[in-house]
Amino acid sequence: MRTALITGVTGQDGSYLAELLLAKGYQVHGVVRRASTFNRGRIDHLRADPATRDRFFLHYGDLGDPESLTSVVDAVRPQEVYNLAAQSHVGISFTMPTYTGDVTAIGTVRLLEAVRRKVPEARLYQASSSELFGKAEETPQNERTPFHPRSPYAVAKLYSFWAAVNFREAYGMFAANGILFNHESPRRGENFVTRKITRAVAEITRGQRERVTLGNLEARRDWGYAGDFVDAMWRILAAEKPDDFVIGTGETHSVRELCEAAFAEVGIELEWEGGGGAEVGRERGAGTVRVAVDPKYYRPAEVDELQADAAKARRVLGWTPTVAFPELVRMMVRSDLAEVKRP
Ligand code: NAP
Ligand code: G4F
Repeated sequence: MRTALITGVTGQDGSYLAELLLAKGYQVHGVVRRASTFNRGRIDHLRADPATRDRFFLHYGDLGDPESLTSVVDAVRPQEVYNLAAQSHVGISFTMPTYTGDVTAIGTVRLLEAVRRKVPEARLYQASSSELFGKAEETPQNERTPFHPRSPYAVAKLYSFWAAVNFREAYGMFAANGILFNHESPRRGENFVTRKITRAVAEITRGQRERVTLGNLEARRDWGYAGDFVDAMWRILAAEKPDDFVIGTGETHSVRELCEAAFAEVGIELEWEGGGGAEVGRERGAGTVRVAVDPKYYRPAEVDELQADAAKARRVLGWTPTVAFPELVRMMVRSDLAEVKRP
């Protein structure tokens, strides 16, 4: 039985990855932070299911605390380590740049060091991000596209990217980066733009609110399905040699198109009116404002357009996405509709 350790197991990706590895017969250990309220809703089913609960273990630890990381790595002695933990919100990283750097950059080195000291033969996956491309010099972006980070989050992820490469080159460790483009799901945090919109669409449909207020409607992202992307993580660690891979669908859409697609799922067609911070999206026919813009959601520096060229992952790992944008939006709206009950 292979043994894997996942940091960030309570997050969107951590929960899907734990499911995938358990389904493959792994013993899975997750690192969880102490919180005053339980935040394990995404993994509770794995702890309850008789098919998985005897192979799924949680350990307290924190990327800010090197001793806890060293202890858990030493106790578990994993063959595979997936470093998914991070302060992962780009917008919030502008408000908390120092904290973001400590967790999302230095935290990675704390974990790399723990693995180097205790289980140097383990394979380590580092959750890198398409945010590294930032003000991208070319579209689509691949492994040779230069990096130009545009936020404290992206700067921290850049540090972690190179830390993983450095441990590979300096110590011969199997440390590999997945440069993942945006990936979403019904388990996405509610303050990322996809889920913010799909949740609002459900609440509007159920008569619980009137509109959603957003920031930049023009930003374009390559949005894929998280379930597909955790499969890429596993393939990256199963590869013959440690390497870095771009993972994304190859399709790009704007936040505006995302709004249109999500509202269309509940039969609402949007008509745009005005511009900039005064723009609104009205429901055709009724005239009710369903989308408003508030500049407070604008970021001090924006990433305008991301689109993946994942040819290397296709060629070397045999990875291809299975869920396209319309299906992803439908899945998320339907899930939120099922969760949001009529008052
Ligand atoms: P997420 O839902 O925000 O989950 C982040 C996880 O990190 C949570 O389990 C969180 O624990 C944990 N965490 C945060 N700070 C920690 C700390 N100091 N010590 C230990 N654990 C900590 O993120 P995600 O969407 O699953 O993304 C997973 C990783 O991939 C992140 O590193 C993210 O930056 C990166 N990434 C994500 C995407 C994407 O589109 N989703 C794309 C590229 C890269 P709590 O539950 O206790 O908060
Ligand atoms: O959903 P977002 O917050 O995701 P963002 O910034 O692209 O970051 C996500 O993907 C990265 C991979 O590229 C990950 F590394 C990172 O951890 C995270 O998972 O914002 C997407 C776009 C941005 O351009 C933002 O300015 O949507 C725009 N946006 C417009 N209105 C908004 C809003 N974003 C949020 N969160 N909230 C809004 O109201």
